[in-house]
Amino acid sequence: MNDMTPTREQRTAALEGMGCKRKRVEDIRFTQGKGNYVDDVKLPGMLHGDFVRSPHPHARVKKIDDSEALKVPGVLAVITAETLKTVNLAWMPTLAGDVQMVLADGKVLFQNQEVAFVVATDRYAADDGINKVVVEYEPLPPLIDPFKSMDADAPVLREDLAGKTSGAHGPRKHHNHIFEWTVGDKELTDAAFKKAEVTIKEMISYHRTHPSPLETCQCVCSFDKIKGELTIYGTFQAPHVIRTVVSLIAKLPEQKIHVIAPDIGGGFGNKVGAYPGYICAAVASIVTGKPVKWVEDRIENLTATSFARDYHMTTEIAATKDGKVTGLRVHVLADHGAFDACADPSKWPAGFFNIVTGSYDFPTAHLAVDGVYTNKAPGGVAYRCSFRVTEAAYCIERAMDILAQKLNMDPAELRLKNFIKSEQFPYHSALGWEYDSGDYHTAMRKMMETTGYAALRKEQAEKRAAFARGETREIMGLGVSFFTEIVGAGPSKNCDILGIAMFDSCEIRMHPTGAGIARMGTKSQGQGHETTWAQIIATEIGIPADNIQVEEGNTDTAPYGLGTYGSRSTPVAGAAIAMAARKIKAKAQMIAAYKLEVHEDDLEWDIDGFRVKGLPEKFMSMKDICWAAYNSVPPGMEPGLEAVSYYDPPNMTYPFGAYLCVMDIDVDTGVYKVRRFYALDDCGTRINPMIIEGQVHGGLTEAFAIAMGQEIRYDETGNVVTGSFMDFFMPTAVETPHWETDFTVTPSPHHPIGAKGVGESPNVGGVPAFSNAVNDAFSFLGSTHIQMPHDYWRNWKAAKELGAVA
Ligand code: MCN
Ligand code: CUM
Repeated sequence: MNDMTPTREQRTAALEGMGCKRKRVEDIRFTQGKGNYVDDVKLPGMLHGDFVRSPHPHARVKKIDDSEALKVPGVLAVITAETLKTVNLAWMPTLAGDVQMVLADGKVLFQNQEVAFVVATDRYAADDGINKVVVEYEPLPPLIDPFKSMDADAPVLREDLAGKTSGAHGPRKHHNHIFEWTVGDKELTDAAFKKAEVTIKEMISYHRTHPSPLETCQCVCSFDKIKGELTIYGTFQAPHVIRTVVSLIAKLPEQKIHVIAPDIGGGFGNKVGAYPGYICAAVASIVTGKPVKWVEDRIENLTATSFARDYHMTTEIAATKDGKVTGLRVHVLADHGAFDACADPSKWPAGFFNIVTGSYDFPTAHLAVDGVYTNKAPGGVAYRCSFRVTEAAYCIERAMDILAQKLNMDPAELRLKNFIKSEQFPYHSALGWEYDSGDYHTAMRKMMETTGYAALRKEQAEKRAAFARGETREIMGLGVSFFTEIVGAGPSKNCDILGIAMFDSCEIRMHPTGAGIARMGTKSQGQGHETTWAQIIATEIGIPADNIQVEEGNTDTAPYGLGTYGSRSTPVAGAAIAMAARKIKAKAQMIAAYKLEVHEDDLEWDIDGFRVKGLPEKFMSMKDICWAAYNSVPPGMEPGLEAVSYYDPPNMTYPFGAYLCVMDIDVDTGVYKVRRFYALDDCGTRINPMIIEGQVHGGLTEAFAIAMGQEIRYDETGNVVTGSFMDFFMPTAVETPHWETDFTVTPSPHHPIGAKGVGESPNVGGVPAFSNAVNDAFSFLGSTHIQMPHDYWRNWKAAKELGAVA
């Protein structure tokens, strides 16, 4: 060997494989303004559509007069429910088994509901046209408070469901009831509460909020009459699902539908569902024969397109005097708005909310969720939470703090006492999940040591004493949160979307020169898939990540996949990538054996190629094997080097983390300062530590926003009062605190590379950490639970109600 031969370390580093802080390859175009978003799609003759929307939350639509609108220069068509009925598209199915109006059909059920679609030669003309459409409404009483939705005299919202005593998820108890979902052993749980030495009960609300990606939802639909083909460019987190749904509802052959999701400017769950804009743009294109673009504005996005949360969780814990939990009982009132358009796997009306036992060894638990209709926008999308996991984590983490307070125990100690122990994994939870792996005690203790938790508690005690003596007006809170997530939907045994199993896929095609292209059924919205997927392949097959092109988002070229949400890409597609790479490697090994004239079993893998065991100089690099695959494969073997894998995961993955928020609040103004925020995440094997850190920063920032102010609020007459960024809290770098990140590594035992998802963890764990910090700050003044969001005004109000402010 001469001096030029690279060392093993150099060869490994050259791959930029798993574990490497590889720089994001997509940022080269994003940071230079060269991304290609839906709004960059400009087709010849393209028209623009825009919606007439309802000012009323609940009203009968008596008449729609479009005659003046059609006189506006540039306006070509006004589409209403009547138009849509001619193609059977006035209503569309939702992912949750309900139906939803595409355009108001006789009635409107929420403010800003889509009433008519104006198509024009440009966006301005469409907007002028909207203002000329005259709609005659007869207002009806609005139903805004979900707690009143099932009153005997509550207004009937869904006349289309009149007389239907059951829905997609079983019996309905009332005309505004959607479903009741129960899990767990009620008798055992009730018995645990009867025997309990200590119990707590609290109604914990997780308010309505919104994912509000910077790029709103949008599409361009282009129907080719000659070929009978429909091409849809759109902001889709799940392009293949959109293709299948469009095929089913528009009755177009699936091979004639081409769905393309170009670069996406943030999704956060908002871009999973199918919205009226997509249907109207498609119908408009079919009607006019021209491409039609629909781009939502901010107010439309915030007020009409898929809210998140709105869960009201009455939570009870039973425990012994010394703080061992013995039972959990939760009732959720879920406000779904006017239509049940939740984006969850089909069999899960409340998503995976039954992860609500959290990180604790509850011997028994019972959960009941009632979904109800109100005059609010439909949705119930996740928003950086895998299917109601943020709600569940908030519920249990807040409740554990309330129990600690009642027992006069430290919240961290109470958690340590009740954690599932590492030797209990795989762990079967009382509400039916099998947690794959975890080491909670190690993570929690690392958090406590790194942050100096004990010293912080001491400081808090001193500050409280000083407050009592009147020496300071500042109170200090420590927000502990320990979450367990459930991501990677999902195993075909219990996860499907409209009957399609939730597998995911990868196809890898190696080229002769030792480069290749990989295509997946997932779709990045900013998560850096082009960077990280290539890293998995680099480590698996020894080809530098830079030589692997990653492509997502084109349903004509990508293998069928269920898309990117629920932090499922790493758990599901990440596994498919490793499995496809291993198929490539298996064929490569046969080729290498043939070329090196040995038996396959005499070869061993060595970073970037195969070596003959015991003969270190007999080596064939993967790059050379790629070349050989195209000119000298063993007799009888097909040439070429490519593979595809469809991966049906055997289980979900269960990432976890220990977070701590240190906060100071001025009682006279309610102004808070996040002094410190520490986040320890365990997502198993880490593919790209830098991208993980970026994901954690982003998720924590959203958690901060939600806990501390972000809210979709309706007044009692059904007006959305937070429908723009003037009122909807969107933190910038100015407000955002500094984040300290840390990690432990507990691989998933069933995932080919041991990786768990991470994209949503910081939001799941972050919200309770902030809220617990505020609640912990106020607890010594006698409060048990203060509802989110904790903005300055509400903090001040809490201080006043607790007598801390005159
Ligand atoms: N990763 C890693 N090692 C792991 C786990 C993940 O390096 N053990 C990397 C992955 O390779 C990927 C990223 O972290 O590049 C996120 O992976 P994963 O946790 O699998 O999540 P998904 O790719 O499925 O992304 C979905 C998740 C969700 S559901 C929301 S909501 C959210 C989030 O990602 N939306 C985002 N993060 C976002 N980040 C941006 N910039 N924009 C969004 O819209
Ligand atoms: Cu949980 S919001 Mo994401 O599923 O796209």
